[in-house]
Amino acid sequence: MALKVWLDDKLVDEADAKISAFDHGVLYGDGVFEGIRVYNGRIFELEAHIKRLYESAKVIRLDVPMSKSKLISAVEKTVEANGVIDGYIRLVMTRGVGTLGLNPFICEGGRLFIIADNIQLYPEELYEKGMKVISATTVRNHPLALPPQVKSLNYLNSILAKIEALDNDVPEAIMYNHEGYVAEATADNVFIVKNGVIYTPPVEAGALEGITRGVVIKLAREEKLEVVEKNLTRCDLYICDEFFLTGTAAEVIGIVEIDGRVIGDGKPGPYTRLLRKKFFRYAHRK
Ligand code: PXG
Repeated sequence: MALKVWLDDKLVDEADAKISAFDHGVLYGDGVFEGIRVYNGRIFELEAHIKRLYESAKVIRLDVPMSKSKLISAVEKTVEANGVIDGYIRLVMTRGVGTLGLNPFICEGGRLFIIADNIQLYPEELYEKGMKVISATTVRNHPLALPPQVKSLNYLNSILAKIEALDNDVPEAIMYNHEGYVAEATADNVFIVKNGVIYTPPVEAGALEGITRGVVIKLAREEKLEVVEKNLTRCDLYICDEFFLTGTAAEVIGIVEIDGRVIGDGKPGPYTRLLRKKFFRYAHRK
């Protein structure tokens, strides 16, 4: 069935959801986006995603053409029009049509589109057995060059690392910052467990402040587990007891091998399994 896509101020048929080749989102990756899940008909952490979109847009001097409440209602209408109960929303704002030059201020203004569809997930087996990753040689964007808080339409830094992962027959790569500390995976945040304490890199290390990361930290603390934000080295990953990633698409997924080093006993550990279960319950709550 053809989808209905929200374009600027209304729902249109998928075939009519088009933007110009002169849109600076296409020409320069000048724009911002959010990826959001729908579980049991509930849009997951919608307000947090909308807040992050507005913040991304503010940093790049892009005016969101509607209020937060109107935008929330547009997302809800798109989900409803497509009958999405468990799925995925992609909310995108581009700079709009401009000239063949960088100047963003002569663009016609931001364009907004919202897609609500099904999502391609990792197979269930990968959650049970855990995933292998590699360390990327591609260094994460310097946080003072491209602030990680901006979820921009230019993902080439992540894509270069993803290519390294796929060339090595693993689905994900861990990215390190310019100082060699762990930043994040290509589209997920990093967590490890060592001696009963959960560690995750601070966002200043060059990580996006993931919505899933925030929820998992909250759920862990509710369980009275200690969570510490701390710079992590490659070696910390090699010798940890447990390792997992969090993100909108992956949720909580255990990592069982990195660069040929097996983590723990080679299976997702008890903290990872507990947090995945708690996350599932939270996402599917009535
Ligand atoms: N780091 C980066 C660079 C990301 O792009 C995350 C961390 C996790 O953040 P959230 O808020 O999702 O917990 C992301 C999220 C996709 C896709 O289609 C990617 C993301 C989100 C949704 C879909 O690959 N990135």
